[in-house]
Amino acid sequence: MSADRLGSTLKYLLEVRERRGAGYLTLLDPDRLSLTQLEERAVMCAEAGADAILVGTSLMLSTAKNASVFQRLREVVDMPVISFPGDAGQVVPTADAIFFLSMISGRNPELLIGQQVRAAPLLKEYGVEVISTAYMLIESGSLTSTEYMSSTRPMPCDKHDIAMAHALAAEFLGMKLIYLETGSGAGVSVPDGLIRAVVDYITLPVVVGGGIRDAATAREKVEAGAGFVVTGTAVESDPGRLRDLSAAVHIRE
Ligand code: 1GP
Repeated sequence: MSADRLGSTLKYLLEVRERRGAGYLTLLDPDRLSLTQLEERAVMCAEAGADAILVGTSLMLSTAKNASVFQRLREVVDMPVISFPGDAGQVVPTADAIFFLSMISGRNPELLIGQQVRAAPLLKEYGVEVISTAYMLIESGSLTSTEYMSSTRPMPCDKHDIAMAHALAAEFLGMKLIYLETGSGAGVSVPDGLIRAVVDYITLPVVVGGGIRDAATAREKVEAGAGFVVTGTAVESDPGRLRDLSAAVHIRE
């Protein structure tokens, strides 16, 4: 998608949230599908009404493939293809933008600032739009890849004050988005009460992902105040649900 039509990706996302009530982002994992399957899924997401595609993974089994994924997806869909990296090794010049994540729910310095230091000069050289994002992993009751790979503990899902204070600190640090999630493939999604508490306490847009598989749950997250809803596993395992998910997230057309 051309930069002039889009303006910046963040502006586009905020405009989508305003116009449609919330934005629907679909996550594709380059480790799990072939290039052709990724293209097919991206087209299905676009046809179902998704607003942007995220590409990222916990492991990254092929760096060569990762760079071509962004190129190829940008050729087949007319919406932003955004990097959602597990670490600095996933930074590519071919993304429309990157969610520049700092995992503020944990206390692993590598994921708070270490990987960012490695990634920043590359992003400057590549000219990729950087969207500073505070990433908060919330407990789901089971061990997710995100928890294991990050060597961090998730935040308790019933301690709203702790989540609120983290999100406010991220806002004061100048971040642009809060990403609340239980981890890809989690058995449960971020509780609505926690989403509402965070949304009411800060002014930043809140992205919610992890464990969202059906339209009713997606709508609940929007009603709780999510500005953006992310689904990943559903795109892989049940792409027939994409239209319903998209319709549920978009409370206005
Ligand atoms: C991961 O929130 C996303 O960051 C997607 O999670 O795969 O559980 O939909 P799911």
